Formats: sequence, C-alpha cells, structure tokens
Amino acid sequence: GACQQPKSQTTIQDKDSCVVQNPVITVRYSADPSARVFGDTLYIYPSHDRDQAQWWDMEDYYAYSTTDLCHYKDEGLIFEPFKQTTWAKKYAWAPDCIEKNGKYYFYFPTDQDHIGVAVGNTPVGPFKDPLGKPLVSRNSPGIAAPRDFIDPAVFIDDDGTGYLLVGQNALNIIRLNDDMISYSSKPVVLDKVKDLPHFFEAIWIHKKDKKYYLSYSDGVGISYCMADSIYGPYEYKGRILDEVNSGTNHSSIVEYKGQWYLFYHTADLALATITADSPDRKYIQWRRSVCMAPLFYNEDGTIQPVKQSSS
Ligand code: FUB
Repeated sequence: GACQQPKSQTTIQDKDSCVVQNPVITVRYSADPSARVFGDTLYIYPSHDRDQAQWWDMEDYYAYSTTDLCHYKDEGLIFEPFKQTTWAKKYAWAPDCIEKNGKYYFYFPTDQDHIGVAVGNTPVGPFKDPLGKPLVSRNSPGIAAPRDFIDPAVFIDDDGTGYLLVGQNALNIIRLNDDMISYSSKPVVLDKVKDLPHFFEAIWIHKKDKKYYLSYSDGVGISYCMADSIYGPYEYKGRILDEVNSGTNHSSIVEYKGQWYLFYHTADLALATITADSPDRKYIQWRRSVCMAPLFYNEDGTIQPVKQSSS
C-alpha cells in the first residue's frame, strides 16, 4: 500500500537513516490529518475512519506522534464527542489542535453544524469540553454556511492572536479571545468566488516568511492562495496536490526540524486489502489513511506541486 508519491520523493531519509513508508498510519484508518509540532515531537490529529465504514460516520478521535517521521506512535483514543459532550450527536469529522500557554485546545466539528473545543494539559489529553455547548455553530451570528459548517483549522499569529477558520463553500475567519474558547468579534467571511477561488473545504493555514498561506480542497485537489494579511486579499497560486484515490482530499502543512511537509490522505491502505472487483471497493472512500510528502518552496514563496506517480 504505497501512497501516491512523487517518484523522486518516495523515501525520505533523516539523519538516523530511517525510511518513510506511506501510508504512515496503518494501525487503523485515518483521514484529514492536522499535523502539529509541540516541543520536539510531531503530532497528527486525524479523523478516525472505522474499519467497516460505509459512510463518513466517524465517532471518535485518536492521535499519533513521531520524532523521526518514519515511526508513528499510536497515542490512543483522545476524545469521544458523543460521550464527552452533551450536545454532539454524529459525524466526528476533521479536527485540529493547538497549544497556548501550556494548554492544548482540540477543535472538532460534529453534526455538520457545530464546532466544539476541548481542552487538555498535554497534546494527547485527556481533553474535556469546558463550555457544555459548541464554541460556534452554523446559526451563530455572522456565520456564513452555504453548505456544511465543518473542518475547523486553528492558527496563532506571531502576536499571539488565535484564529479559527471554518466552513465549506464559504470560509469563516473567527478571531478568538485570549482564552481560545470564546470570541467577541464578528466573523470575516471569504467568498469562494470573489476571495478564495475554488474553495470547497478542508481549510489549512500556515505562515512562512510573513506570508499567509491558505490551502484547501478545491473539490478534487488541494489548491492554495497567498496573502500579506490573514483576511486577504488572497491571490490564487494553483494546486499543491492533484486528485487522490479517496475522493475527498484533505491536507495540512507543517515545518519540522527545518523541512516543510504535506500530510494528506489516500485510500491506499484499504485498496491494498481488496481485489479490483471486490464489492468492498465502493467503500474505500470512507476507509482512508494518512500519508506525507516533503514540500518545497520556490524563491518567490510559491509551493512546488507534489507530483504523484500513478497508483
Ligand atoms: O472526513 C470527513 C470529511 O471528509 C471532512 O470533514 C472533509 O474535509 C472530507 O475529508
């Protein structure tokens, strides 16, 4: 089950000479990876696709960690929104996590309508819902939710200000208060036509050399835009990753030990377990697995596309 990879980049060797083998997480299905560096460790916060899944009906969250990008430790179950909140009912989709002042804030979408936040003292919890209600919902004042209200990504700027980015077809940028679990300002909405060309879902934000990068699923591949301010105006720069074999495409970008990486998912792990004409084949879109590739920038700050070999 090798993931789709640039031919020249199928293996990544670090100084201990270990070799990255995609998919990097194989202990269970995993999707929508948010990669984060806390201390000297890289953590992955994915969705958890169930073994026999026939829909995006995920129920819980597991985390993984690595210090060499080759070996990924299963950190176990970190949060169960339907058991650990009073309000979440279904569809535990793409989450994110961030650290501020020694606390870890885990943001998760449920019900296609709500974004919750759970707080813990370590990167892998235990996490608890401090609010007893969603942090923000589709019906909250100022929110634009033409389709699902999903896929939270969180970002802390150099001045310490936290932002939550969320949405499908329209992107809501919500400036968080210092406590990271509330907000007072009106959301800023970026339109998928005027402001953020081809935006569908799976928003990710990172900052490099004072530039803000928004990367996201355009419905098929991962596209990205760049700007000088978090609110834009954003300039469309093209594709980072083309279509993957899992239907949905969802990625994150992170710097670790001086090199940038793209984490994404494919259906390669599930594909490896079935034959071409197996009836299970139609379910592979709900049985995804996390992969990664190194990412390279051009002089002008644009990102070189991750080229895929045919699978
Ligand atoms: O994994 C469930 C949903 O599929 C995510 O929230 C979307 O980004 C897509 O990957």
